[in-house]
Amino acid sequence: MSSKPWLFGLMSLAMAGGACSRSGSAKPAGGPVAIAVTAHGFEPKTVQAQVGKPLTLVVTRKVERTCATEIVIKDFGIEKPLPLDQAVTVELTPTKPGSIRFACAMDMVAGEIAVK
Ligand SMILES: [Cu+2]
Repeated sequence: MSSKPWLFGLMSLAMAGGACSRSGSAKPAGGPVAIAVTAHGFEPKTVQAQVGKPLTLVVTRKVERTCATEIVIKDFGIEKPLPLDQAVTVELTPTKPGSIRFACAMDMVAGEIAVK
């Protein structure tokens, strides 16, 4: 339970509903990436990452009725439950370029980390 001030900032950002979204250009690598689980699945569905750079995903499930009550990233042995309205932090460092799949436990609702 170490204190992570940036996490609070990110959570309030997520709650603001993207009021200050920086649209137009790709987000610079390095900062945590917020992912929401909505009726449409993971949003955004594609996350950019770079080889050798730690990637932090902060996943928040926003809907009760969804298949995706956990996130599974097989390539990294990650399996984390997604409690409703709770930000869940997932950290990984891509080791090679390509695509890393993240999905629900049944591999139906899915998204992709595009690694360059
Ligand atoms: Cu599923």
